[in-house]
Amino acid sequence: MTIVITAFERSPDGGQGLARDTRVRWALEEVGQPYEVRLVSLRAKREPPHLRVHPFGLIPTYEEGDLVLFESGAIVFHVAERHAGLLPDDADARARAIAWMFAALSTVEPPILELVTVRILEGDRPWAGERLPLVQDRIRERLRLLSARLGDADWLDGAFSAGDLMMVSVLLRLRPSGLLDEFPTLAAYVARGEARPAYARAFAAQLAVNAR
Ligand code: GTB
Repeated sequence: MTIVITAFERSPDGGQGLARDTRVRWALEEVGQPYEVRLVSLRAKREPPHLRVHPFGLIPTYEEGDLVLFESGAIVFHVAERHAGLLPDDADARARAIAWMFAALSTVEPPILELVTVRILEGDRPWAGERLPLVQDRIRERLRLLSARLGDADWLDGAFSAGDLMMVSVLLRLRPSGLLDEFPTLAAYVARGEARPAYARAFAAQLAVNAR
């Protein structure tokens, strides 16, 4: 069954790999599953054909036969469950890897998204200058504790897993802000993720779309 995902026809980041199709591409590359990409324009995202696959008119989505999924976390989890390579066989280790996926999406990503909001979407508001350092400090607190937990390890819990894939993907969004470089342990962790051949293939594939 052919796997089809959606991505921006032209990502606002110009191919830095920060849009969420990259994490889905990366998961598929890690498990060796070929996929096709349907590119969606900014206008088409809000039109009925795309709203039938994504109720909120966003990317990415995932279609495989009759299965239609949205939410990058649900998609990566599905890929990791169906194919070997992203979740450990041991039941407890598997549960912990899944916990790290959730931690990436529900504990680490939200303050990072706030940074985008305060800098870009609300950057012209009179209170943006006061709010920015508060948001940055909330991110630093998460990064400080994550960095302490990772310590000298290569990955969050034993071998590389979907938990690392998601955490690295979330942390990558911080790179333009410079905050990641304040935490060398995490900067090195992200670099290890980027050095994986599967990540390199995923990055190159999204770049090929956005560099056209
Ligand atoms: N929780 C959902 C998920 O994880 O799948 C969130 C999906 C989402 O927000 N998708 C974004 C989208 O479709 C693309 S990734 N936005 C279009 C819209 O809101 O109309 C977010 C994103 C966009 C741009 C950059 N960038 O330019 O750096 C980075 C990330």
